[in-house]
Amino acid sequence: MARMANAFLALMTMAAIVEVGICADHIIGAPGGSWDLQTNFSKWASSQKFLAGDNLIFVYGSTHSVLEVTKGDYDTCTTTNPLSSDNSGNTSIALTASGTRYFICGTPMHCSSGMKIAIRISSPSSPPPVLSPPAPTSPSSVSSPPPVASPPPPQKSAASAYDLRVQIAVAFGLGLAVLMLVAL
Ligand SMILES: *[C@@H]1O[C@H](CO)[C@@H](O)[C@H](O)[C@H]1NC(C)=O
Ligand SMILES: *[C@@H]1O[C@H](CO)[C@@H](O)[C@H](O)[C@H]1NC(C)=O
Ligand SMILES: [Cu+2]
Repeated sequence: MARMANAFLALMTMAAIVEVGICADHIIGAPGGSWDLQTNFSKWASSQKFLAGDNLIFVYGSTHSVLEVTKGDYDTCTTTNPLSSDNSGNTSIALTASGTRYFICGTPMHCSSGMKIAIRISSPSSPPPVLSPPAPTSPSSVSSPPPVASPPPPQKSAASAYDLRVQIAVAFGLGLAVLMLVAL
C-alpha cells in the first residue's frame, strides 16, 4: 500500500514537473526593461519564444495600463474598445492558445510612443511534450487572425531555450523514474 502511494506520488510529481518544464513566464521587457516608454518591444518580443501555456507578466508604474486589443486597434493605437484592461501594476496574461495577441498602453500618447506589443504564440507541438493538456480556446481567438501572414521569427535561441526546458523536465522525469524503480 505504501508502495502504491509512493508510485502514485512520484507519478503526480513527474506530471507536475513536466508541466512546469513546458510552461514559461515572460516578464515583459525583462531583463533590462519593463512595460514602460523606453523598452523596444518589437526587439524584445523577437528575443522570446511564446508557446501556448506560457504566461505574460506586465509589471509597470501607475502612469501605465495594459489593454488587450484587436489587431486593428493595435495598428491605430485605439484605446476605446479594449478586449480586456488592467491597471493594477502587475498584469498576468495566460497565453492559452496559438495565435497572435495585441497589447497597448491605455495612457494617451503612450501607444503611439511605442508602448504596444504583438505576441505571436506557437503551439508547443514540435518537439511534442510528454503530457500536453488540451489547449482551451482563447476568448480573443475570434478577432485574432491565425499566425499565417508573416514568416516565422528566427528560432535559434528561442528553440534552444525550449530545448533546455524540455531537457530539464526529462532529466527530472528520469530521476524520478529511477527513484520509483528503487522504491519498488
Ligand atoms: C527596435 O529594434 C529594432 C530591431 O533592433 C529596430 O529595427 C527598431 O528601429 C527599434 N525601434 C526603435 C523605436 O528604436
Ligand atoms: C506580481 O504578482 C505575482 C503573483 O500574482 C507575484 O508573484 C509577483 O511577485 C508580483 N510582482 C510584482 C513586481 O509585484
Ligand atoms: Cu504607458
